[in-house]
Amino acid sequence: MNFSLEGRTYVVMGVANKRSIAWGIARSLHDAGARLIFTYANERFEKPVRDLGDSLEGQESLYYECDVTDDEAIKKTFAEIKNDVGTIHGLAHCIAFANRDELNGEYMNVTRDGFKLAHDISAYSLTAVAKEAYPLMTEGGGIVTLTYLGGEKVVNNYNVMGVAKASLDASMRYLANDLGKHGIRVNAISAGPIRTVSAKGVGSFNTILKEIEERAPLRRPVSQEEVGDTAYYLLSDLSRGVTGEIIHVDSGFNIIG
Ligand code: KAL
Repeated sequence: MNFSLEGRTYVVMGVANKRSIAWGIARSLHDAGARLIFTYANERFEKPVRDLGDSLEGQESLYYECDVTDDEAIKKTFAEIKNDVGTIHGLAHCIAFANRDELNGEYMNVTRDGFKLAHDISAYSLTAVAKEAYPLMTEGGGIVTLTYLGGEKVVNNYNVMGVAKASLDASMRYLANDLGKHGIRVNAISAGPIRTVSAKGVGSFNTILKEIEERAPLRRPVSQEEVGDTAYYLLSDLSRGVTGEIIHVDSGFNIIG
């Protein structure tokens, strides 16, 4: 069995900057020999994503704009990818959003619009993207998404994002069932807290990190690289019998009561 990703092409969605988990995933896939395609939400992210992608040695990355709230935009992106590269072997979905002012205080203060927005971008987008991406996975493939413990248990301030992650987790399982017959596996990584742009400006983030250092079995936070290597495992043939699974890359924190 060959676990190199040479000759394979993967789409990475959701790089914002060098701290992004998506960037950790891109580097692990690159190190394993994969060709990379990056998508970014709008022109604001184009330059940072291109600069990062172009810094990967020996990689001729491709870049596409893809606004996941727009079905036509998703269709267009994957039609362009099909036209430019043909077959892809997998995709990493690293996209989430909720209104900042609904990520603190009591969950029940969430508005109908805020609830819809968080679910649209953070949960529905996986299904919308999978639907357009799977026809390009003509040799089988893998889809990985990023989830968080706040979708399984109540985590203070995570609020509507927790509800959206629960929906994302369930979507991942239903997609795994739909796509298994095409040789496509769908899994999620539940990462421990990492200081990314998503965590920026969140008061409770330091408290959560401190709790990891004190109570998680490994007594330390996880890194983008560790999540990246698990994505490599899930997108390679190493995990060929695994689908519909959530793997916690969280120093073991989720097992502690
Ligand atoms: C309990 C934790 C502390 C943090 C609480 C909430 C975190 C929610 C994540 C959510 C995706 C963040 C946002 O949507 C931020 C957004 O309102 C403003 N930011 C932006 O618009 C920037 C510019 C763009 C690039 O960011 C996004 N996301 O679009 C959870 C911690 C411990 C773990 C985390 C951070 C989990 C997670 O889901 O990211």
